[in-house]
Amino acid sequence: MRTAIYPGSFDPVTLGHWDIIQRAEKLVDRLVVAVLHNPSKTPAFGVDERVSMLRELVGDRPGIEITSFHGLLVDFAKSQGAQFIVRGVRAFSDFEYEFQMALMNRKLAPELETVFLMPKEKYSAVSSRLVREIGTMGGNLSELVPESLRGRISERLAK
Ligand code: COD
Repeated sequence: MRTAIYPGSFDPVTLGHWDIIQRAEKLVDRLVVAVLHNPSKTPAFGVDERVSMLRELVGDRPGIEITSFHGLLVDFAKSQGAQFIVRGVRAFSDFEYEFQMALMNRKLAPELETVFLMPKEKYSAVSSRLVREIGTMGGNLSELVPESLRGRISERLAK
């Protein structure tokens, strides 16, 4: 079974993440979307909230699982029997960080392959950081987050 992990902060999930999830879903039998639980950081949305939003978005698609993980990504990927790590690249600016991470993960676990996917062009400027900034100031999130989650994300950020 071909299994891929799509790891991230998803703080919160955006239309860019959703684009990558749908592309990755077509490539493997099982896609595990994994939210990093990092107790040393204070995210805008708690880990349970981020998992729950992703679950709501994905619904009952049979090939996709949503979960959270602690610790090293490669350890989690191995525990899931994954062969691939999926990452999204929006622009050249993502490249250095993603390249560094992919090479480090390869050092740690040479059997895991990182696969990079590009979103639709219109999502290449979308980021969770911008969603948080615009949402906190009461701005319109319609081009940035999935419609089904827009109300929930806007309300939480505007608090
Ligand atoms: N279009 C396409 N892709 C996008 C978009 C968009 N609009 N927005 C984000 N993405 C991509 C990002 O480029 C990334 O590939 C992925 O979606 C997730 O993005 P984020 O921002 O939600 O998540 P990150 O980048 O903060 O996630 C970092 C990890 C949690 C994966 C990383 O910190 C990690 O693996 N931590 C575990 C500890 C570990 O193993 N460390 C060693 C790593 S070498």
